[in-house]
Amino acid sequence: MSVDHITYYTPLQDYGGIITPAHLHFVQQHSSHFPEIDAQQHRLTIHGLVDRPLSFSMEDLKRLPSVSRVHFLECQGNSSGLIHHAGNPNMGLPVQFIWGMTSCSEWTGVPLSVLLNEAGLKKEGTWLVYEGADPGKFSHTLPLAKAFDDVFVAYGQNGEPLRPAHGFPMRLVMPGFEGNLNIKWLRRLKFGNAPWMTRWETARYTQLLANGKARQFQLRMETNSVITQPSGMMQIQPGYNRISGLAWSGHGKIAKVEISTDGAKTWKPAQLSQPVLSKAQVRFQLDWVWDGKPTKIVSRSTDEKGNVQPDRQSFIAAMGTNALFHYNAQQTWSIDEAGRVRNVLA
Ligand SMILES: Nc1nc2c(c(=O)[nH]1)N[C@H]1C(S)=C(S)[C@@H](COP(=O)(O)O)O[C@H]1N2
Ligand SMILES: [Mo]
Repeated sequence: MSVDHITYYTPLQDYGGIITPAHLHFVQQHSSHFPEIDAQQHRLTIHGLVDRPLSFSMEDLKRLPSVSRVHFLECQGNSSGLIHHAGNPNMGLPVQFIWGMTSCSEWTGVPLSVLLNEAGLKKEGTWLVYEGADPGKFSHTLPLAKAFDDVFVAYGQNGEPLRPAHGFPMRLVMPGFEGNLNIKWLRRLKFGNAPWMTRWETARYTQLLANGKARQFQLRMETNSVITQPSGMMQIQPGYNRISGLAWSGHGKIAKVEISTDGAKTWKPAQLSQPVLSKAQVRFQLDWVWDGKPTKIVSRSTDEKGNVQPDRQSFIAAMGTNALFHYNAQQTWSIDEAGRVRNVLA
């Protein structure tokens, strides 16, 4: 059997806080194996329409000013509508296999703006393409405004060097943008004067809308949240239960998370654990006494820009049911009289 894709899911139900241990960070890999790169030999090249083409070794990068920032990463296919649609056998999966294509880490690296200023962008340079060193030469076009804003070339994750599965020795971190833009094993950034339209941003990562047209370059991840405790396939007891979960938004900070324990009839504000960081996951919690009667629990996040996580019906009204990516509708868990927790469509 030929394998051209590797996926591992983060067990969101199994840890607390907001930092995903590096070995539990989800993996999305569009080739059969992780490239083994000799960090001594590896170079990051910046070329094309620049004043000074440059090539950086790992040592060069580590000598430059660094930043360490906590950010979530989320695959644009996470919690996909295609998983959630009625009749799909995946309805019985635990939270890990519906929502586990997001994780949150403290990343360390060099702001891309430092490297770009060093190379000097020519006036005609309006588009930037970048490429990884894996067999598929994973590549994407990068909007210049974002490149000069908060993007960085990361070599550290949670205090360790990046692990091979996550791009050792270096990857791009694009806070709040689609996972696929965070290119691993980064080796090349090239400036040009037209969009590249790489295979990945044309054939693969476009969004099929209700009217049959495809939307390109939907780059930012929307406000989102999920209850991880209790969640799919768990069993709870009547009495005191702590509800806990994670919320995040590609637009900035999470402003509030509300929880309903009566199937979205009434909502209570959840407590947000500190710190609440921009484009990072935040842990939310709520005390709850379950009376032993069947019910449904659901969370809803709002970010600092006022974006509210839609319910499933509103998401479908806006996007139709073709949309494979950027599904951020609320996750409802049903609880039956035995306390069994299940994924349901609401
Ligand atoms: N070089 C390279 N970078 C890549 C990919 C890849 O296959 N090759 N997958 C992308 C996708 S689709 C996602 S969602 C993120 C996942 O990052 P992770 O595997 O570190 O979780 O990496 C992105 N960067
Ligand atoms: Mo992805």
